[in-house]
Amino acid sequence: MAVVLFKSQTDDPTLWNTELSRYLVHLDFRVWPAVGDPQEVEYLLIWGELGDLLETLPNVKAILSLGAGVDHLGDLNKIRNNISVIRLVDDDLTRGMSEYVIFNVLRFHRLDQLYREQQSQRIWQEHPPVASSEIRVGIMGLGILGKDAAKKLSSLDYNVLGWSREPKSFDFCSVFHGKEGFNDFLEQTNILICLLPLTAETDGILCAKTFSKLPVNSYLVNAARGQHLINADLLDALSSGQLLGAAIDVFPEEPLSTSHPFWGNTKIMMTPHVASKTNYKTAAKCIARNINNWERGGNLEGVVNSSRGY
Ligand code: NDP
Ligand code: OXD
Repeated sequence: MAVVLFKSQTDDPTLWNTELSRYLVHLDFRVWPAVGDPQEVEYLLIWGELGDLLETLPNVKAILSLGAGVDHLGDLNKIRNNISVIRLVDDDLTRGMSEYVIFNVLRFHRLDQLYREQQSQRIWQEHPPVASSEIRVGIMGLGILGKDAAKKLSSLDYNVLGWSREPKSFDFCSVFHGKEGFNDFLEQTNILICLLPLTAETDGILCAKTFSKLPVNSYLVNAARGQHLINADLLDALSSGQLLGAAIDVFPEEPLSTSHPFWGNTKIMMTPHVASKTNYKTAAKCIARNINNWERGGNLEGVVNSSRGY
């Protein structure tokens, strides 16, 4: 029997229960705040702040995030050491993110913003084509999502660079790592993609200093978290021409207030945190497989290192 407590303001518990029941044969699915006997709860499926929830649940073994990020949980260091924190790893989520990234790289590479502007003014004017191999796409974060996007962009002949915390080597992109590799990475990047987790080290990383290292007329895609970006620095970089355009999917406060200056800026392509949405059908299958594996003594996928924050 797996006793699962579900807590989310945005996900439908009925749909999740139905889907999880297909794969977890002995499932006792409870929806917060109807916890039942708190001693019995073993798994917490959650999107949102943990707050003091764990204090009332002494036997939780694992916290499973309903998304790839775990920053929504709050301070991971406050979680008891015997509880595993698991982020969502789901091929469907990964595919969705790569689509969003490729869509925006193509949009910038093929000068969509400029041609739309020309269309609005009825201007017939060609600009010289640039081969994808001449465009350097720099991906910050080469984890599950960044690696897939890098591989797919490379298959479209883009010149792909990646930046991670630890050194690594791939045949589909050149890799830079750590603080020491950051400037070299930025200096060679025309389209900067942020797919980092939000941690103390990455908070505010998309700032004036970072933009100043990019070649003039670069582009930015932020599909990670709104707190990575200093909004005022983006607006300055766009008005100075350091950046020509930006695709922004995530914001420090969601939904974004209607008075926010991003709405009216034609150089910013906004979407409401939909770069890749958790699909309860595929995600429930991944989460159930993880729980089943673990119950049989196997390894969990997507274990978070709480001290690193991702
Ligand atoms: P992973 O944990 O698999 O990968 C994180 C990557 O970031 C790793 O390559 C890691 O380096 C790198 N990294 C972390 N900290 C640093 C640092 N200080 N300096 C350099 N590199 C660093 O995460 P995912 O790929 O699964 O997801 C990334 C993020 O995407 C999520 O945390 C979430 O915030 C966001 N997201 C957004 C969605 C949306 O719809 N907008 C949907 C899903 C996710 P290393 O490999 O060396 O450890
Ligand atoms: C996630 C997200 O982290 O949707 O999965 O942002």
